[in-house]
Amino acid sequence: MNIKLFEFVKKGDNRGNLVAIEAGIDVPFKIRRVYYVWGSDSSVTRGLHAHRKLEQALVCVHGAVTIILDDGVERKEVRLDDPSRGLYIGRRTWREMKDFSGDAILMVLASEHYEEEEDYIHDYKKFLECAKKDWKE
Ligand code: T46
Repeated sequence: MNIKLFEFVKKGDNRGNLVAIEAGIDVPFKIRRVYYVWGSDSSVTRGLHAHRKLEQALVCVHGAVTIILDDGVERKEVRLDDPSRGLYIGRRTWREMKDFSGDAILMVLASEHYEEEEDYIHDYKKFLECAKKDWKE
């Protein structure tokens, strides 16, 4: 599965902590977009799609959230609950975000600008078909 967990370097001192994320160094892509999600509670599931070419790194900068990952063959679950940890999600990976703590803020660094129509696959059946055909569409 094309995912990876990162431990970012924590620059802590007696004033608190700081994490710096640099494109091409701490995440393996150029960052073209940053967005963040908050105000979701434990009853909500978000995501439920895959991307054809988008690469992303997810950092839960406050609170906690569970990420389900699926490449059409296996499914994994990662709990993000530490702002110094990042989850890289490569292209062609189905993702779901669930079990948000009420105070969760999920920050996402993305390799591309927003392309709703072309890059998203919202239909899980279609995703499985693409994965089965090794993405030869
Ligand atoms: C992903 C997971 C982790 C924009 O206008 N610009 C943007 O860059 C994004 C990401 C979204 N939007 C609009 C589109 C919808 O009207 O914001 C609304 C909510 O987006 P969406 O339903 O896609 O949100 P999530 O949380 O289900 O998924 C998002 C990302 O779309 C997706 O790429 O991997 O977070």
